[in-house]
Amino acid sequence: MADSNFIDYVKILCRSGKGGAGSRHFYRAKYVPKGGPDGGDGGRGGHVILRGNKNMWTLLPLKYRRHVFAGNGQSGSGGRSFGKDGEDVTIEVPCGTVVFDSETGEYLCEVTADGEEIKLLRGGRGGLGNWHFKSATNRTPRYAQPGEPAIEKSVILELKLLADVGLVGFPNAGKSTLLSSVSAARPKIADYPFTTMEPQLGIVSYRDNRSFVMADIPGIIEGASEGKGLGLRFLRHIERNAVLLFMVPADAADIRHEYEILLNELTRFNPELADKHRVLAISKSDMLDNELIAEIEHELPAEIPHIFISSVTGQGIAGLKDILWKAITDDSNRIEPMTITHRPLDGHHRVREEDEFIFENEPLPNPVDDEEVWDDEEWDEDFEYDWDDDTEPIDFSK
Ligand SMILES: Nc1nc2c(ncn2[C@@H]2O[C@H](COP(=O)(O)OP(=O)(O)OP(=O)(O)O)[C@@H](O)[C@H]2O)c(=O)[nH]1
Ligand SMILES: [Mg+2]
Repeated sequence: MADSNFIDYVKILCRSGKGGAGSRHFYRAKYVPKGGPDGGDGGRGGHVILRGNKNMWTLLPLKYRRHVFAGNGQSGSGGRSFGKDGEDVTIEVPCGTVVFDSETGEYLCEVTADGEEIKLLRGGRGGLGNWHFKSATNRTPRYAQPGEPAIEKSVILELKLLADVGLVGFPNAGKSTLLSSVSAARPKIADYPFTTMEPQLGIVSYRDNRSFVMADIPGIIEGASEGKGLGLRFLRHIERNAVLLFMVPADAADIRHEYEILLNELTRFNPELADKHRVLAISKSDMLDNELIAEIEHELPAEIPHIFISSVTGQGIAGLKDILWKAITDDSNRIEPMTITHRPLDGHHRVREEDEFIFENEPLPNPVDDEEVWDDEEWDEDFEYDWDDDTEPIDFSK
């Protein structure tokens, strides 16, 4: 996958900014003997925010940006001056990005809509300055709050493509050929299994200026849900599709059996996939005559709609689009793609190379400046504030 532009899995280290410390400053000026505490509050640390961007279709930019650190809040200072807030960092991600905790594999959140913002890590709050703590009994609070610490988390971002229709089939079923015949996408097509190594999207135009998105996904084989073939890596892209188009070639020995194997792999990967609208297309039907079609018809599973198609002759393609459109716009199917449960990541099933990304242009971590925590410059340890001393200030102008 190293040469590929399509990246659907990245692991990054994120850190929010720590809050700035409150200041322990006391007001001191000529003729003002009891200036009192006036240390300001520290600034808030920066958040780490995820924002959906519909113009992105891969996590590639993050492959080269493995560390995402927000700015630290600055300390408060005298004169009740607030410290400056740390800078937020916004990570732009494609719609359909799901975030997992990389240590536990636990699902954290997902970004599905364009412009949707999710606060992944909250910046630490700034500490309160000492003027908040003055009271009748303690007029010289030599205490100010430190800022809240930063939160650091290593997360895995996974992209689950948001397509209306996902193509499901064994290798060589003619999935890429179909996508290239109904859309402007130009996937590689060849007469050997696993020609398609990464998912590809195409926009299919339909009548009256309507269109829908179709995703060509690498071929699935028996055992894919356990990691055989390329299956598992890409099965997740099927989770977000509204409709699944199963493709079984006309020359398959047992079309019904192949369909059942595919369905079984999907449901073993995520049982909720069984609830999705399904359509069965018998591809390469140009190889069949009417007699054979009639014969095959009997053997087909009755529970889902089917259609005989040929991407080469165009047979059944218009009818297929009608069926797909009907399924996509079916109200009972509307909310489905958004409400899928994301199962936690399972470390055993991960492909090792996925973690071995190239480290390039890695930004240096923010310097964590502990000196800033206490406002030492303003604070004179030896100086005793004597509030009961009533002596008049010396007038130097005389
Ligand atoms: N006769 C005929 N051949 C087809 C048709 N569609 C695809 N083929 C052939 O089937 C072979 C495989 O097609 P692909 O589109 O690459 O199959 P795929 O499902 O994308 O395969 P993978 O990417 O390996 O999973 C190619 O040699 C195509 O020319 C069709 O409608 N009729
Ligand atoms: Mg293909």
